[in-house]
Amino acid sequence: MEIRHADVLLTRPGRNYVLVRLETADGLVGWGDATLNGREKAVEAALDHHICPELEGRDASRVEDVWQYLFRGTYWRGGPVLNSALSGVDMALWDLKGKAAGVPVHDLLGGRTREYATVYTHCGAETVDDIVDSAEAALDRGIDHLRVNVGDPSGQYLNVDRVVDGVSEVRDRLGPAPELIVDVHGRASPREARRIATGLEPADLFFLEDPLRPENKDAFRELRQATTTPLAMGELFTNPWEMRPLVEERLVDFLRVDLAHVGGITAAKKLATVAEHHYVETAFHGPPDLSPVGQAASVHVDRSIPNFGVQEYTDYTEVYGDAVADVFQGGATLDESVGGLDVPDEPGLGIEVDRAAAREYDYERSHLPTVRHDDGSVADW
Ligand code: KDG
Ligand code: MG
Repeated sequence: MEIRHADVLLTRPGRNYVLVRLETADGLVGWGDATLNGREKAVEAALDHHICPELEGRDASRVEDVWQYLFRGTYWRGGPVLNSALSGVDMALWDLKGKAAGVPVHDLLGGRTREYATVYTHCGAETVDDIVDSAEAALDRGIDHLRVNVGDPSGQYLNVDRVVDGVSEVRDRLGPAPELIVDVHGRASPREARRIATGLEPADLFFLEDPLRPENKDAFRELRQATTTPLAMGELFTNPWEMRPLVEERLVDFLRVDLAHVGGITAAKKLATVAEHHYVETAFHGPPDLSPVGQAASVHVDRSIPNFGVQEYTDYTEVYGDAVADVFQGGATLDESVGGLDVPDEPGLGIEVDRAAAREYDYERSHLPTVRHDDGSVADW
């Protein structure tokens, strides 16, 4: 299965996506997601100049070997740009492997462990009334895991009392049944994170996400000891080894890596296995800046592991209208009767990209909002 062409495609059907396309000498095409929100051109350049030319002529069936070559064999490893590029290549290789074998990727990963991947959706808003309205709409669609950020996403900077009071009120109004999630986005200091986590113990969260920034994972030890609120982290990991202390010491309950940044299907499957040994569950990142190819790849892994927790869900049609469906055909679909995602039983990832349609949606420069504290100093987005 020789790789004849390797290219990168940048398209914006509502939002910028970086896609890797591998074509084999016998005409099979594999797709992968290498999107890095706000830094898409950097990944495109890494693929275009450095990685794609080195893939041509390689054996596409040697997924692990290509992964090791791109991670270790090129000396510079990890980081958001190189690891997103590697992630896209890895997904495209698994897509090809499935297509060559005539089986869906989850079959190659060990086969189905569940019938669907339970999802959570975003119900964040500025006011509790709006959060409750959005939560009720989600519950009507069969989704009972709800992210209920108060002031989400770019409203007032973190205000501990507002988060604790607002989420507690949401819990009172929704009752005990729905699972509630809060994403702090690494905005809290250890002192603030402690107040949020302990203040929300009565609200019985499913998890508190990214309570602290990722640079110093040791800080999680202190938070872990201070609270019974379950903790989650991982969307910023761009080197699979970053999760070690969190998982090995069980400092988190959920590993939230993003398949387009952490090293694709190969890395996610291995990390899930290590997490399994420490009773840590998965909650893979699935925001709108992960393309439908990345979403499908995530669901293939979700479907093949024993320690799946929940899958973050983006409904692309709801967010971007028909544009995304113009470019991507197939992929994961929500079964509203169970609030879970499934992927088609097609060979490979079960999603195709219409290149002609993709080229109609031109890249536009964009990046995450800049957030500053009241005194003007830089804050975490
Ligand atoms: O690119 C950044 C987004 O992916 C991030 O803001 C989304 O935190 C996020 C989440 O949990 O979906
Ligand atoms: Mg998050």
